[in-house]
Amino acid sequence: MESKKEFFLECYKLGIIKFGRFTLKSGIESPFYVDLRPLASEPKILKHLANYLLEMLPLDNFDVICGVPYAALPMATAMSLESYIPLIIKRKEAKEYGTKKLIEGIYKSGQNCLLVEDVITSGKSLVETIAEVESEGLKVSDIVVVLDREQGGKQLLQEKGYHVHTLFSISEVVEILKEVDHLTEEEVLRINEFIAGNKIEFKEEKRLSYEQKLENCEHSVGKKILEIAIAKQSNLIASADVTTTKELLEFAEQVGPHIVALKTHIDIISDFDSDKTILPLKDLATKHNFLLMEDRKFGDIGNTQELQYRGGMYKISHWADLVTSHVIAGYQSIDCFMNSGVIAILSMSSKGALTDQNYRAEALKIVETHPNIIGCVAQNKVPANVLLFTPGVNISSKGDDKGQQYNTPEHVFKNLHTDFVIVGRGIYKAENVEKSAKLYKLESWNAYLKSL
Ligand code: S5P
Repeated sequence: MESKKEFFLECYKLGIIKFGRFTLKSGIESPFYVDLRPLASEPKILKHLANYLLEMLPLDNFDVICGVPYAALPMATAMSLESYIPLIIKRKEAKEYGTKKLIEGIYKSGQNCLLVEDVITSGKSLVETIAEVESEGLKVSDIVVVLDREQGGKQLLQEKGYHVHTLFSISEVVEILKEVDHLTEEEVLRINEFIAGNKIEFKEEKRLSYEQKLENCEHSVGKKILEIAIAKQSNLIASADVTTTKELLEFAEQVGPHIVALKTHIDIISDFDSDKTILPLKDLATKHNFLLMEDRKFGDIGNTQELQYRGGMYKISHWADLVTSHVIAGYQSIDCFMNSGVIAILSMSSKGALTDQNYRAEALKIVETHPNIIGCVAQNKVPANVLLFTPGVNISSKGDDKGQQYNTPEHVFKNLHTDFVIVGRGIYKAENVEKSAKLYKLESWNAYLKSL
């Protein structure tokens, strides 16, 4: 292969760096613009590039190789072909349907994954990609980058303990271009000044703690659930999907000390009786300091919902601290829930749910503005000021045969910044219900602490 300098000049001919005045996404004016995508259009150059990158790396360390989408995908593919290290593909967004997989290809949890990136600036896309790759159980120790814009990203990742290997840095290529008279002294000076003065500090989005959320929370029931979480060091909601009063009360007694709320589907209780079911349940809620959350998932016009909420045989408004409701009927349909905090359903955990991005964005507007709503049920990240409740949590199962899909507590706290997990079968189907509640409480609390 030619020298690194000659190789760079070959690449440069493809127009990968332009000099002038460019306004970047951040609004800053930059004297250069980098786009390495043309490299993939020259197979010989791409192949050489792959080999230059591979030469810098301790190749025995890696089980799989993955490019940061999209620009680095051909680079990672070429490196895989040259080294026989198997390739995996990370999606930019998890599929909304089907397998919901974030990473495609064959890999096992615990394997070490080499990450490939075309250009590193602030390090933001790498930090996000690393989190996603690690959430699939893979380990990341090394990152290889074609060009470092020298704006802080490399240092950030090194401080986090990753080995960052870069083939070229912007000051190095500016030096090469000066040597071959592509840039004047003056231009070089201007570029170097820009580099020196433009470290882009990338602030990682931090989740808020329960204490911080409590300060911002206006609804009394929202406050209450946060206070209980802090007092009991628990963020666990147990879903009591049992069908008799006896089972319900026994379950509440066993899990009560470990939960912030007990979630009911009161209409599946076959022997429901206001005195025999609700009164003792309320006593247990007081005794063990948890809230009652009726998972009614209202979804009608306001007038009908009001009748369903206040009347019928269940009289939900008399006893439920929290109710779940769709917001499909619009903002005003939520006005009727005056006695309970509302948890709005933004997206559902089951395969093929129709709660797509568009729906969620519209629903979120209602969540953020309706005074009766304290938070939402979702499988996605929501703004930090909204309380997020996530069902579809199970430590030992990936799903059921009716479309339910599960994530682990670790996954939802780390990736979604969830506030409360909702666990049904993981607890009520366990051989030892209380032991299982304790386990979910501990795992979820630790996952929360880790996500801070
Ligand atoms: O999207 C959702 C919303 C809810 S509230 N997915 C869900 O599974 N739920 C509820 O959470 C569901 O109705 C059930 O009561 C519980 C999950 O139970 P599991 O046995 O699958 O953990």
